[in-house]
Amino acid sequence: MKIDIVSVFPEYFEVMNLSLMGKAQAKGLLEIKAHNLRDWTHDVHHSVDDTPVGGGAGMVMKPEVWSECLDELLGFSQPSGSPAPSGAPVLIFPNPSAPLFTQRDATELSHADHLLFGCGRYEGYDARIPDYYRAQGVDVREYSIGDYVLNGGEVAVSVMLEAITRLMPGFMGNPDSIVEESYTGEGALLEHRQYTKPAVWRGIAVPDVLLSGDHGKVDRFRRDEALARTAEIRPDLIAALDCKALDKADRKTLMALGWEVSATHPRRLAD
Ligand code: 6GU
Repeated sequence: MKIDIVSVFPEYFEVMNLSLMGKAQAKGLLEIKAHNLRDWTHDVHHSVDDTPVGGGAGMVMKPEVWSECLDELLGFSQPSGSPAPSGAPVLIFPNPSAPLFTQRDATELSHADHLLFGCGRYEGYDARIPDYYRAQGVDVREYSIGDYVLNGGEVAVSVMLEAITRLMPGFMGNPDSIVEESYTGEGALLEHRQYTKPAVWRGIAVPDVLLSGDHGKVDRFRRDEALARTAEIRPDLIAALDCKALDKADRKTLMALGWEVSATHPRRLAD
């Protein structure tokens, strides 16, 4: 997978040379290139932002600099306006006011050949930039990574990239570790808790059933724990489950936790 990132702080992405991401690049599985947006400016100050039209605090990133940069990286001929060449990258803008980036998005994007990330700074980027490239036929996405505000898109891009690239075939040493994770698949639940040896540490024992060697019992214990933790921490994920996909033991567990499971989706009974 080829990944281009545009930022006014391209050095930020040097961390991509570390850890599993670095190994994936060394293996040729990933090719990450960070570009400096200021390389596409023409003025002596290399300015990339301007005051917001309509007034307000902060600065907004100018469309002209971005378009020169993106036309080039998208392979658009100059002057732009040509349709997206086939095989054009998916263009992704981090934006705190956009829909949430989820595991589903990460999975979908892990199959792409080429991603192009545009990191905004200041109060954001001119809204016409994503509109324009969408109109040119480019697959443009805008995502937020959570309900909090960051200074710029760089951190958000590194979060999205890690979530996406670890799902690429050949990236992980043990692909099974992906299958059982939280947020994967339709019936997404938070993962059960994990323990390693020793069986008793500082007077705290691991749950007996995990030492029983009975795989059926272990699976059930973990599933019940996942259901209970999810009901407590993320009841929205329980409410999104399909009741038809729940087995008898799942229903019993959820009912004991105060959920009604006879409709399409579970519903929490009033306390
Ligand atoms: Cl994608 N960008 C910024 N600046 N802040 C954020 C975010 C993105 N997602 C959550 N907060």
